[in-house]
Amino acid sequence: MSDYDSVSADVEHEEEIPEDHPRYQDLLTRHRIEAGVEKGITHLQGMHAEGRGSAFDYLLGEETIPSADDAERAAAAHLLLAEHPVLSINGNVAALVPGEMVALAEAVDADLEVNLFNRTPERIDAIADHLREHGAGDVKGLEADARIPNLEHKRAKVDADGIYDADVVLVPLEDGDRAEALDEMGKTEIVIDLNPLSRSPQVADVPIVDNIIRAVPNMTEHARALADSDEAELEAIIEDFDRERALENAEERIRSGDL
Ligand code: PTJ
Repeated sequence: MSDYDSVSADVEHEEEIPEDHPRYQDLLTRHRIEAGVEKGITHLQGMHAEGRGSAFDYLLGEETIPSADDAERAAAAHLLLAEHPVLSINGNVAALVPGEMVALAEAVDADLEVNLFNRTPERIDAIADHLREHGAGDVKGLEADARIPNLEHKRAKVDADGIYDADVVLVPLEDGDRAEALDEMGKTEIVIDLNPLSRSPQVADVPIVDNIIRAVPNMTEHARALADSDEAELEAIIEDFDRERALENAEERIRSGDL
């Protein structure tokens, strides 16, 4: 057995995963999801979701393809132009990119809102605490005093001054029903999802087919680079972005990628 073969099973801290391991990013992701489940942040179903994502990432070549980079730039432009941008956080997002979501929220002046598919008060509190440990100030989603229309009970709960009021929402790793319901509310929806055929990216104004681990820091970099752009420049970036082409390019890469 090589040193690499022995890495995955018993890692207690992510620092123990060697950065030169050929599957480093995948091992890191798996470890973070597992740690998230142990901390009460991530739902067990989050492991299934991660497994699906990981398979698509493998087929994409585990890199940000050019059309995903374009989508991340367009998403940054939308968030910068928004009146009230909100970044939605579920159990997988909190486990994988807590500090990175806080940094993006700061770069585009957005609210962070915990919004769960499998909602319990314990998980909401654990995720809000986890985000605060990673530098978040105000975390929304605890009040849940409004509802997304046309969606069954708990999954519909949002803050009236958060997602309900937002004009632009980032919903990473989202379930299709809720992505559709948010779309029906007329919000500009940015979705991060490694499966281009999933309903969430299919309904998104900006579908980002990329691993959230790469996508969020890249969006923050774009947002910082665009911070001094005027409205016309940001609008031109949005206008140039073609959502259909982005979805087609991702599917094409998955079907014909050179592995
Ligand atoms: O924390 P909760 O209770 O809100 O539950 C969160 C999950 C993710 C369990 C829930 O929203 C769910 O069941 O989602 P789905 O329907 O499994 O969809 C998740 C999507 O995210 C799938 O299409 C995956 O391919 C994709 N995905 C998984 N991991 C990643 C990813 N996309 C980008 N980056 C990833 N790391």
